[in-house]
Amino acid sequence: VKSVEASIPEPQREAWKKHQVEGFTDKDGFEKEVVRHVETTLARSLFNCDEGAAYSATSLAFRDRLITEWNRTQQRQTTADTKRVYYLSLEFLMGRALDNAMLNVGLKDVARGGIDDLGFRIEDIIEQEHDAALGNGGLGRLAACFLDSLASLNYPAWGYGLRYRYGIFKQEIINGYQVEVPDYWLDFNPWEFPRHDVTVDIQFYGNVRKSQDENGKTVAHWEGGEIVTAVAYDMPIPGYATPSTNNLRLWSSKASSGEFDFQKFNNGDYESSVADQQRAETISAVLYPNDNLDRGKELRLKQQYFWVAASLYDIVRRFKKSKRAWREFPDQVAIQLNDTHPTLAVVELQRILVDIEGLEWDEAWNIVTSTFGYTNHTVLPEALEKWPVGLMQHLLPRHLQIIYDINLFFLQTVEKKFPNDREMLTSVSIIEESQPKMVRMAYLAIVGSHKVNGVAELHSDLIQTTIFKDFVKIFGADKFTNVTNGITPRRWLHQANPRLSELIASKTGGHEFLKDLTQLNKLELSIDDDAFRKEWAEIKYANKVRLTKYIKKTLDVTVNPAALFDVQVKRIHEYKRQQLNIFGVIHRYLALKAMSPEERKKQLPRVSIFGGKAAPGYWMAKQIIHLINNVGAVVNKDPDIGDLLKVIYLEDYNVSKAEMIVPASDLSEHISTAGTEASGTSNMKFVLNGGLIIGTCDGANIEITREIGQENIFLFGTLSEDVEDLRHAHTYGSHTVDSDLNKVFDTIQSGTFGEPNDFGAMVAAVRDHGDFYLVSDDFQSYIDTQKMVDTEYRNQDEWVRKCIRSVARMGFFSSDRCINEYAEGIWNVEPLVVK
Ligand code: F55
Repeated sequence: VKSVEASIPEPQREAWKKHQVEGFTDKDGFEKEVVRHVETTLARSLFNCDEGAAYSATSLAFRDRLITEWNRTQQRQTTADTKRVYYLSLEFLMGRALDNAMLNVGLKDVARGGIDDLGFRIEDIIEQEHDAALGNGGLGRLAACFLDSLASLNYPAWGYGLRYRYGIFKQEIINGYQVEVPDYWLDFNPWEFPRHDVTVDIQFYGNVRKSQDENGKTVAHWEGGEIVTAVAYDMPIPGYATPSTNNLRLWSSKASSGEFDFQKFNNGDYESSVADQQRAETISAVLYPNDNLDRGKELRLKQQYFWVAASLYDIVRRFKKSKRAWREFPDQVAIQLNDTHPTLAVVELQRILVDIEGLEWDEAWNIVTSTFGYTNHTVLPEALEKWPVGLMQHLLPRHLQIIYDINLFFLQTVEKKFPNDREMLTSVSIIEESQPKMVRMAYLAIVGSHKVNGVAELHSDLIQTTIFKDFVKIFGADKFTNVTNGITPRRWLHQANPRLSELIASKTGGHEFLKDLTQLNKLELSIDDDAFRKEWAEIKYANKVRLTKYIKKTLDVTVNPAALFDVQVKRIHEYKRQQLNIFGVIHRYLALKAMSPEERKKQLPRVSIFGGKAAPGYWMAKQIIHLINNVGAVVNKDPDIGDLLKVIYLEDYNVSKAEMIVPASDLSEHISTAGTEASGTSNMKFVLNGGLIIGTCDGANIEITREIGQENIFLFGTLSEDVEDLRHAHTYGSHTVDSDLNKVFDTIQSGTFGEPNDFGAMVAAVRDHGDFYLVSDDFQSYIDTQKMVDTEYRNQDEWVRKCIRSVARMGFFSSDRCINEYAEGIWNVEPLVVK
């Protein structure tokens, strides 16, 4: 590690203080900065400044402003010497940064005026930015919302992740099929700061030698293997309406510049030295595009260790500067594991403390378990991470030994508590005695943490009663807790829906609600105000018009903005049941076709909008995308149907598109099989933007219902406690599919939406193969509930009232509430108040 300790001596500090940079505060100052950046940083001029250059210069101007506060925040935190939180996540789905930066520092209006003076429109400038899409879906976006809340609430916190060269792929729809295109996003990224002086050498492979020290104690030495260097890239995370600006540190891999390579190079082995370089760079090259599926690839394990080892080295280095005793480590450091992906951090910290720092095992283990917290995001068995023991042995030989020791000591305590219970021992062992043997990462994370949390009440109950029930018996119920997810109202209301944010501000006494979302409840006082409701409805309509134009531009389909916009945008997965939605759409189409023209005239027009990516290797998810597109191709040009039904597939759903789609929804679908969606967070975004939900009793839908009232949500379907019995009955009893759903299947099979027998596997999954996701069980109640939606939507006045009441009651779902719960219940950290 190269790190220079350099500080300006006291007598010379005056000169620095005199020239301290104070960022622009008005339009003139902003324009001056933009022009300066165009003419110097970008080496262009007013004669060749396009929107791209204007975006770059605007971003650089705001970046400069962030840096000043960022430096001060870091200095304040170092001086205060208080406990810090480290959020370890393999995914940060940040989206765009410029709009967020402008709003958080409170200078968007200043920028709008300045950009206007310089000959551009702020909306066009914002649109130039490429999303930072370093995540798959909910888990990655949650990490991004948490960073926003941590900074906004003044918590001393760092995010740690990987700087992927390629984020989640760009999705194109070609002839109705998903095609994946690489997402190279680093061409020009003004928001990151390479720290070429902050590097860590990471070791892989090799072997372990044991020796005795002078006291006869056995010491392990991990030797040989290969070294890859981690380079830090930092991104400033501005808080809203506070100077606090936290740091997101992302690691990039490169070949180590050790003697080894120079030797090769000097020996004329140019080719193989370049090959080494490429192999090293592969580690941080690409985000794995699977959500809720563990594929067990060696490179993924390498990514995990690379990132975890670099981050821990960095955290430990910072701690060591304070010269405190090791036992104080948990008073200074809280590390949160976002799912099991960073679980090797548990093992790595134990290794640092025992092998390198020479602590006794038990003392080290106490420090480790007091430091970590683990958040679980799924109960789906195919998503629970396991690694083959052989692979672990090969890649991380010392870590495997430590895992075995952790397991041994853990099983000894289990044995004491449950003597002669062999079944208990095999069921909780970190090592699964399968062929091949596997390391169960969730079990390791539980054993290595002091708190384990689920992400919504139902989910937290489920993990304690099903997949982790034996651990509750062993550690007691106190170790397990719930922290219901939340979303940042800054991005998901103020930024995505500025007009609604202004209207709310005018009724609640300013923008205070953006810092304390419970203040939304004041909206209910205005519910009988006719002008208020009228403006509310107008804003929704304007947001729908915007989406209508986008649909026209990108898909050349004309939709009626007065129609009911029914939206399901999320990753495509059988458990999320986009297939139930599209079967429902087909059912609606058949019903419309069967009507007389007079009857049709009485129907409510609807636009069914889908969006989302399928994991590239998930064949069935891709079939679902194909069916939706094929249904759209038939329905959208059917002259009998006209405006009454349109089916839209929005390409390449991502964070910035969500900011346009979410505010335009009347009804959104959150219809997972009960017990499968841990929480869901887009459900919160849609309601916060004045849309209603059709949903199952799953994840956070249940708590949303509790908060907003069951009269304001369209719930349907099987309850989670009945799922197991139904699945059993499908397989072992007789499973029949009702006639409405069979008609849908027959229509598909007849070739209406492609060739006969296209989509046969999708139909068979329900009809013949046990219907694991209970589509047939929930179909009728789904259709009936959609009918109720149609009826209620006709009463626009009452519909708008429901929307307003719902928004008024959504205060609970701010990620600020969520972060405060983590801070108090898990991390034991306090905000660092800024004077
Ligand atoms: C990504 C990679 C792997 Cl190996 C496993 C899972 C994922 C992933 O993307 N998971 C994910 O997004 N989970 C979601 O987390 C959200 C935040 O807690 C929940 O709201 C949502 O229910 C859950 O599916």
